[in-house]
Amino acid sequence: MNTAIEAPVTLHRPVKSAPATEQRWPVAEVQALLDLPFPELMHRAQTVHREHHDPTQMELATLLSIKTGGCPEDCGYCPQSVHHETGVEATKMMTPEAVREAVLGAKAAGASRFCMGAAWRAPNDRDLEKVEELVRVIKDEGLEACCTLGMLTGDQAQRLKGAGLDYYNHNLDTAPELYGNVITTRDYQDRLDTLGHVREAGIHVCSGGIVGMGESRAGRAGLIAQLANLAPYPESVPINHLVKVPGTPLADEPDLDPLEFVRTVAVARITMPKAKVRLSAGRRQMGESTQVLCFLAGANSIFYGDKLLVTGNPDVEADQDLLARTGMHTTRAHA
Ligand code: SAM
Ligand code: DTB
Ligand code: SF4
Repeated sequence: MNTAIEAPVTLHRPVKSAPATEQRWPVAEVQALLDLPFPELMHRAQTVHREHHDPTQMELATLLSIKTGGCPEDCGYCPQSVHHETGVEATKMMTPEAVREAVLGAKAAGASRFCMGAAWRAPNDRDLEKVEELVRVIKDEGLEACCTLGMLTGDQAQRLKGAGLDYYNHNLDTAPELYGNVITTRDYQDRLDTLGHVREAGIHVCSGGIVGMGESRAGRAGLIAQLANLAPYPESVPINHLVKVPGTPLADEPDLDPLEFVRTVAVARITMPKAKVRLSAGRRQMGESTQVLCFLAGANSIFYGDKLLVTGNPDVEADQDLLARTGMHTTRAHA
């Protein structure tokens, strides 16, 4: 296992974590789960999954980049950062008409959740007003609405709640001690603060991370423990496999053993039993067998549609075929 981002880092601000006695999942216990023999781990994950979910049920969430590229942040994995030469061009925000068309397409294809992403460090108040209108478009069509717009203030979170937003996605991305190796333009505590504002506004929290950025098992344990110890833990947990985009600092990261990815999904399921665990970025690269192992490990949601934000996702037809061959059923939109 490579240790490219294992060097100790100094965070800009100390991360406020709960006292050890309050932590449901000490990092060592999470690591012990990751270290289990694979059949034991899968059995435990499947047992927990079946206690809380129908194992044949799969949520389909469609992503749309409503404002692409030109982002001032320096996230080492991200093709949309101005700090990396990736050829992604910055666009203006999409119009409500164009977003409605995409929502109708997603609904017709069978998605029940629609997530809008914007390449911002944080929205300004004018941006937010426009996003509120876009949230109403999604709700008009009867889909669950999710956004990922960067950092939010408490007031902004309240406004999104008022517009009908169901979920806000903001990922912790990695373990606190590795964070500074991947992103320097904001810190871990900023992320926790945004999640706090989302929670206080009464919006469901969607937060996960990226696997395959050169971290060790201890790094993955640190990420999962942070998520699982949020009180309460997120309702929705996207587990992304790094998509290596040429021009980003992580483009040449060595491949991760696919079983390490499956293990991470299984441990997310065990430690956050009621959450939707979403098999997120990287499905196209990992192939069907690894995806099916992730379903067996407790993943019960996927991003569905030919594109993620700027990189590719499996075609809708390929996903329909995979779901049919595995006998999985999907959650339908309400209207
Ligand atoms: N700008 C907002 C933010 O960072 O919160 C929202 C969009 S950002 C692209 C959302 C998430 O996408 C990131 O937190 C990261 O987890 C994921 N992501 C971005 N690039 C990725 C990549 N190359 N591979 C895997 N996940 C990626
Ligand atoms: C999440 O956890 N993954 C999605 C969504 N939330 C916004 C984004 C994945 C991005 C993959 C690279 C790209 O297409 O930009
Ligand atoms: Fe910007 Fe989000 Fe990409 Fe970071 S992950 S560079 S904040 S779009």
